[in-house]
Amino acid sequence: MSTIENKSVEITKGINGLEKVILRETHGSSVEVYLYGAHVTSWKNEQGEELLFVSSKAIYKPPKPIRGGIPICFPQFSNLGPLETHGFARNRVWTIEPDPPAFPPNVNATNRVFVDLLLKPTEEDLKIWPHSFEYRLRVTLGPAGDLMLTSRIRNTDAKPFTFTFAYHTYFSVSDISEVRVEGLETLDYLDNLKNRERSTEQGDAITFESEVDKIYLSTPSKIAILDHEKKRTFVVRKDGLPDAVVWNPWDKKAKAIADLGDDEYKHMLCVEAAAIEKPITLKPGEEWKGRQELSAVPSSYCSGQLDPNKVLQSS
Ligand code: TA6
Repeated sequence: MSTIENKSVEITKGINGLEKVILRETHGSSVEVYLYGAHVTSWKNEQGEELLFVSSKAIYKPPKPIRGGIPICFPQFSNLGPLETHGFARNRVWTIEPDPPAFPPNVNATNRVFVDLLLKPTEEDLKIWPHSFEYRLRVTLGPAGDLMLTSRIRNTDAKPFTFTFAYHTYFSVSDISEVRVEGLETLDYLDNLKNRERSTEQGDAITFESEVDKIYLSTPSKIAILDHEKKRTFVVRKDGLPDAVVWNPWDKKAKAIADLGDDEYKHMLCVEAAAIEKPITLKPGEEWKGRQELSAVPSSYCSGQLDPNKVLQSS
């Protein structure tokens, strides 16, 4: 954990007394992560504006996962296996790891604020998923307010295991009808609304006028989410995570989700860096790394215009 002395990392109690860690960057941006689920529930820019969506009906009480923010889907995405939906990592209590094994130098850069979290299976977990692992998550807030999540999952068992994975990020958007996603056009996807039938995306950017639940396959390492009304573009950069899920429940599904307000679907969009189509297999002793980096840039960044190509081409 970096720089506790100057209050850039604070461990405190959140809703219902659940422990959370607040990361603060000197220019004013911040991140909050609950140890329950290693769940990022807040990411604010230098102006203090919230960039993630969390439902006003979110339940901060185990075993219910928190609706919004960034749930971690591990070791199973959705219902693609025998476990509860999206696996169990999002509803276990993680611990803070003061001194994790070294990261490569580019990840462990100085003047970044970060916290390291650790999940190991309990005896009960081993009954439902009989594989020993160590899952290390570093949550980092960069100097420009970027939010990085780096997962390292190690097989500490005597036999191989296989998993699927997603950072189920809920972005806060002004109005879903005004949002478009760039970087996924012309790609193949599995449509969760049609028994995961495989199709190819046609046309330009992805826009939203009804329920969407698609797993885009072999996606580029950068995806942009353009919010016209907010004049804001989110950029998702990812590594080790070939797929990208795009989800909005729209009105009917939203009404059926108890911990989501009826109209809240208008203000959220999930774009999820994931490894789903080709599950990851780890042999004993092997480690997998999956990284997601989020930044939010004003549209003026692109000369006053929302020009996704410029966003996607920039480094
Ligand atoms: O990632 C999309 C998805 O798998 C959808 O099918 C949808 O149901 C959503 O996740 C939310 O799942 P949850 O278990 O959090 O209600």
